[in-house]
Amino acid sequence: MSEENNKGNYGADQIQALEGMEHVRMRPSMYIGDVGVRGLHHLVYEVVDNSIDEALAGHCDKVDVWINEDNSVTVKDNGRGIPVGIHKKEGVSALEVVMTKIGAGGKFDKDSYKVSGGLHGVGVSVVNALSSLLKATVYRDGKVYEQEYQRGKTMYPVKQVGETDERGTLVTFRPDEDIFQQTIEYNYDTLASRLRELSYLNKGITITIEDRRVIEENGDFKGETFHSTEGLKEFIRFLDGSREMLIADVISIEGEKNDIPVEVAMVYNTSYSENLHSYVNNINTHEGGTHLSGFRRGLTHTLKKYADASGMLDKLKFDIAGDDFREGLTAIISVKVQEPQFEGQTKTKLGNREVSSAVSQAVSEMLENYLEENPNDAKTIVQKVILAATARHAARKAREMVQRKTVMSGGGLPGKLSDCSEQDPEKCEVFLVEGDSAGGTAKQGRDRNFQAILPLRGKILNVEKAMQHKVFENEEIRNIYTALGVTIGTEEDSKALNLDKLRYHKVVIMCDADVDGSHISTLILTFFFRYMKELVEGGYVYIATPPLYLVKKGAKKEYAWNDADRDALNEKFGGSANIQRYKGLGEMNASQLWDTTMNPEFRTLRQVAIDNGTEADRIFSMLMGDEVPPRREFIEKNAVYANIDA
Ligand code: 0RA
Repeated sequence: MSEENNKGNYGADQIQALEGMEHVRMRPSMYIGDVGVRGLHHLVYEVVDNSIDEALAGHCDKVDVWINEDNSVTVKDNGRGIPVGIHKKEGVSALEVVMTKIGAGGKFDKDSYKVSGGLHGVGVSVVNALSSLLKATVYRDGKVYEQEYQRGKTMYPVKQVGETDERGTLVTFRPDEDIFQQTIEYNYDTLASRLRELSYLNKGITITIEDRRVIEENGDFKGETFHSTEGLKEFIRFLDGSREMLIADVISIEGEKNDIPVEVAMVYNTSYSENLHSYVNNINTHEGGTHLSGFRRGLTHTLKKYADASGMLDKLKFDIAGDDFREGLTAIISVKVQEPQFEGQTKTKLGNREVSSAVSQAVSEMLENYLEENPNDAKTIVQKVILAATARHAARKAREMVQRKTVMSGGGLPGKLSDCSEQDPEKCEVFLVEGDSAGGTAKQGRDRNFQAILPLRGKILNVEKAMQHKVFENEEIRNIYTALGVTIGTEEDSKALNLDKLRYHKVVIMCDADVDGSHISTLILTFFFRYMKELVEGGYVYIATPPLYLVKKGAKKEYAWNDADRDALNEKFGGSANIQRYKGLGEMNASQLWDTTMNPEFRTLRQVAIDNGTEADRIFSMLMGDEVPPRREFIEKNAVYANIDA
């Protein structure tokens, strides 16, 4: 066929498709959120979601993901295979339509029960548009078909390349470096966490990951297999692995109300925190929404009714609030909604009204049965609730003290805070520094116009193990609230944070680059994660990165942030340089600290983001909780400083 003929065949639909793909490349963030690390990983989720959909429709039970050596990613499933026949309306193969038409997805298959979908079901064509190369291979009807695309543009019509007795779809794509300018390097742990999560949310599917960039000692590629038979119940056990359960086993609820599939699993543990995770169509709804409020309502109503009837509340002198029913509760709520309405700042809040009553009813009915059938657990739960209510009354006094101090502001700033002169919060930064001596250096080294210093005394309270009122009574923590100018909400929603009067738009944790320092950073992060989540989600929290080494030779002098850089500098200086290892911030003088860690022109600040809220919860509870073995294992696996201090 001649070129002209090709062009002649180019119908209005194809031209529209092309424009769609170009729009994705022009405005990628509109489709995948951002073009940083998050967006990069999003591409994988988008492709995987298509396979999960095929599995939810009952046609597939295996999804394999591998990260290739060149950072391309392959996703393979054993589903029906994307159809390759000519699509009547579009005039090209259905495969090509799926791959090049924005918003086509699997919609032309009316029977498909499409409920999953990344952010949010934008379709694999978006991935195609943002890939320098994508290859789709379809195993279907005994044949193998193939088609390739460059930056979303079809390279050739679908062709048959062989025969097979397998079925399925295989997609390999390489993210386009022109789009993902920051990096195209995939993080194994990020992908593995999401795939593990998906396997719990969709029980019965086997999902594997293989990192072909890394060969293990036994000669195999690094990898894992995820498969869950009990779904959310197992997910809870995994999440709460380092917490101590209060009841015999995880309570699980599964059913359908008004055509909305509802799955809930929950357990009470000995901690004081509430950990609710909610999902809609496999998407983590960080901001909650109607499914979560339905769960809360169902839980409170049912437990209250049971507690009242039990007579256990008769001697209680104060009433029980909604919060009290959720202290030490870990729960996951997962619903599948045909046409979800997402609202909120990050579009992760479910708006559909009808879902609230569906979840509330499902939870009420099934929990009521559970309590009747398990009186011992029921009693334990009610006792826990009473304890929580009692502590809440103590907490209120402590909280009112924080509140009063914060509200009175003006002269009310903590004495230890060395404030900056600038008044515009957007320009202001505050450094939380461990210890008074490092605090002193930071105070001398800073630019006092816009940088404030708040020294913290040694190790701050481990909020993971403390009751709420202890947290609010803690002086260091009270100083953080007052210095930041944030206030905590009313009793009903006792931890909601008000950021309207936030005094600094950069809150920087600056600790030593050693084991102790990272422990302190983790304690502070735990506090932020549990009590000031909105601050983290708003992107206000940063971690400073002080250098590890000073490499000196004669008049030449440079800093190194890791061993490789240190060795490279040594080589650059001609070898046998003098190497000073900074054990702590205190070993640097004020100008060194400014040059390397505080000066906006040269420093590297790491912004703290919650990438996977459910996984973050698990890690914090493990790192800061009671059980030592899982913590040790994690630290051994992830320790960056270990060999330095050994
Ligand atoms: C629409 C129709 C059919 C299959 C699919 C979509 C499909 C899409 C993807 C994406 C990744 N893996 C997939 N597997 C299947 C087939 C309809 C039929 O055969 O009747």
